[in-house]
Amino acid sequence: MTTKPRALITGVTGQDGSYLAEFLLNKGYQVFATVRRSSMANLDRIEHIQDDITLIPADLLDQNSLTSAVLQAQPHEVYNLAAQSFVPASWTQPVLTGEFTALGVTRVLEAIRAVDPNIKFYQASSSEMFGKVRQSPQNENTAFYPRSPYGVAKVYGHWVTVNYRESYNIFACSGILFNHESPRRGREFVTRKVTNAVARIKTGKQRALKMGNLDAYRDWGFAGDYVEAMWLMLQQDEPDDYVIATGISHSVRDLLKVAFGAVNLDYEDYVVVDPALVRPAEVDRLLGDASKAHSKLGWQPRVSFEQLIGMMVEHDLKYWKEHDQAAAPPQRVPSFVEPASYAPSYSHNYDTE
Ligand code: NDP
Ligand code: GDR
Repeated sequence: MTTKPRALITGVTGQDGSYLAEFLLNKGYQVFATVRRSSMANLDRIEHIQDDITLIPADLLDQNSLTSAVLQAQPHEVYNLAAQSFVPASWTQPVLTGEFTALGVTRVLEAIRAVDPNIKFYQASSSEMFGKVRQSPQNENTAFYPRSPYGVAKVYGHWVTVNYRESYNIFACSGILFNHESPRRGREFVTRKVTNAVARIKTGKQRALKMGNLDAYRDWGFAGDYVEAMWLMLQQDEPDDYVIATGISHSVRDLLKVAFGAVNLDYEDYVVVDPALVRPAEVDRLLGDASKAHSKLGWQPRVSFEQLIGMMVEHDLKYWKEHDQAAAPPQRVPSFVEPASYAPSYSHNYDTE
């Protein structure tokens, strides 16, 4: 009798975690996933597969909970996707971001080392590590120059992954993923903020859209394509690090044109630049070179930028046609303004409209 492969995912309630859990279930895996305690359940993205996966309470801040989760799941593979992942929040909560996004990686690796060093490990690294880019396009050999406390934390997570591979012979891979989006993307990230606003404007629920820097460039792909690359990395003979990207970069302005254009509107009639949304240090232009992933993993992105934004606009339009304001999820989340005596020079406005 063959036993099913077992995987443990941290961050399953997030965008990527939900796609990865679906992907692994389709591959015949038994899927375990950690969730952190909150006063209200936060399982919307995995509602449709909740009965097929085993949820284990654990927090990246708590070593014992992570070790217990690995002990309970006895996984063959661990995917560490949990993190404080919103770049602006890393300026208002830099220490917490370091605890989650940097030290959290070490805690997961320590749990693996304590329970079974033969477990394979995937770390969700980021193109934000390239920051003020040293060369273009960026590949696995490009030097890092992070531009936010988030980027700095991810550099730590990357190197501790490499270090545990070299120190303890753990099959540990770092996937350096460029921006990837979907209809499940959080509404504070720029693509979803824009597609959600386009749908609300088109259905008469919003008049204008406040934006930050329109001249930043990102290499945007589809999250559903990118989770396959995570899995492929752990199926190789040797652990390694891979850049995952489309190789095409667009500006935020391009994004606005495509998203508003999808409903026959001109973004210039609605968009207002709000200096409060401009970051204290920007990553101006990212462009990934995923040729190593193409040749070694056989991975290719399938969804184009235009298809991706079209899919997101369509999803949000359907939602806002079916929901009135009263039934809508909260559109205004609190601005986390620090107490005056601790106020940093930068306090990000979290408003989505
Ligand atoms: P999301 O922000 O959508 O999800 C983050 C997940 O981490 C959520 O499940 C969240 O749980 C969980 N989490 C946060 N803090 C903790 C904690 N202290 N303990 C346990 N779980 C915690 O991120 P994405 O899905 O977009 O990204 C997944 C990973 O990939 C992240 O590490 C991100 O930094 C990285 N990444 C993402 C890219 C992208 O373009 N999406 C590109 C490159 C890297 P909860 O729901 O409870 O908040
Ligand atoms: P990013 O994604 O910081 O690249 O990190 P985000 O979508 O937040 O920003 C992309 C670019 O758009 C510009 N921008 C705005 N961004 C937001 N959120 N809101 C705005 O109003 C706005 N106006 C302009 C930003 O300045 C930036 O240049 C994402 C996250 O998923 C990280 O966790 C991940 O590691 C990286 O992608 C790769």
